[in-house]
Amino acid sequence: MNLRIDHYGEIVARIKGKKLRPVCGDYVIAEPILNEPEWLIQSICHRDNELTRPDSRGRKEVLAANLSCVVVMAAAEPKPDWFVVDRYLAAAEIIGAEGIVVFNKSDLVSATEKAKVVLDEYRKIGYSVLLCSAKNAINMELLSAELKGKTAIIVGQSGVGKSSVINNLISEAEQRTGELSDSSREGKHTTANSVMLNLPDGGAVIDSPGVRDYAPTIESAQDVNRGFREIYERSQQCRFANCKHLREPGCSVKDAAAGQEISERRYESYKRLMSSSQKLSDKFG
Ligand SMILES: Nc1nc2c(ncn2[C@@H]2O[C@H](COP(=O)(O)OP(=O)(O)OP(=O)(O)O)[C@@H](O)[C@H]2O)c(=O)[nH]1
Ligand SMILES: [Mg+2]
Ligand SMILES: [Zn+2]
Repeated sequence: MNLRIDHYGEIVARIKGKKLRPVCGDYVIAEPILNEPEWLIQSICHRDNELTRPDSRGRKEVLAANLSCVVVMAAAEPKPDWFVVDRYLAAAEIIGAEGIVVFNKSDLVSATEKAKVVLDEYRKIGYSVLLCSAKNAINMELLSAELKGKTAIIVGQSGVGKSSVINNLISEAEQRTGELSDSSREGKHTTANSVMLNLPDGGAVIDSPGVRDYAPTIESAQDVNRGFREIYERSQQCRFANCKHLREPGCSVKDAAAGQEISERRYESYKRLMSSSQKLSDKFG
């Protein structure tokens, strides 16, 4: 029998067994427990995709599942780490979710001006880029329209304002936010667990804990190649079909980066990620 009852209200549920690890975005099979208010999660349904990152011990941790959109947030402060942005965008490409770049704290004008060169690079290769300020409620309705109907996760460095933006998008949301450290101007890892909240116009958004250094588990050279859309596109013109765009002759990607048709900064990110994926595959064969 193939029974499927979709439950749209909120329930409190326990998880059956220790091995079952549902994450935000999962669909689960759950049953009410006789004479108890709680439900029991029996199993997790097939995941269309999952966004993963290594935990503190280097093991793969699933952040969320069944995503249609990954919002990669940077901000005027802490100082943007664009390599983090590139890695999340690559992860989004690989899992088949739409990547969007959101730059928060646009009220801090001079740092925002400085970031515009890089933000334009993302625009040029077809990403939606949105500047906003959770503090001054600037462009929140634009972001809201962008996320409508989607299952989105907001990711990015600690302290960029992920939780502040979510509190702004959803009036009932009460996500805790935290000041940056006075000395380093880094975030203090305020959000500890991912939380999924419904958006007022349909769809849902997941608040996630910020990271100091995110290294998605991109294990194969092919995946790294696919993760950078402008490089992937250009690779059709390389002499060798399996060109890794490192030292191969006739590499069109390398030429494009030298001629500034492809951003050199993005190409550097690509090479860094390629070399770490090669180390991974050397290690695990
Ligand atoms: N100036 C300015 N400050 C902001 C803005 N949005 C958030 N902040 C501040 O930035 C700090 C960090 O915000 P959070 O929302 O906690 O950041 P987060 O990304 O959720 O951080 P983690 O949970 O640690 O990953 C807080 O002090 C916020 O008040 C903004 O648009 N402008
Ligand atoms: Mg937070
Ligand atoms: Zn090449």
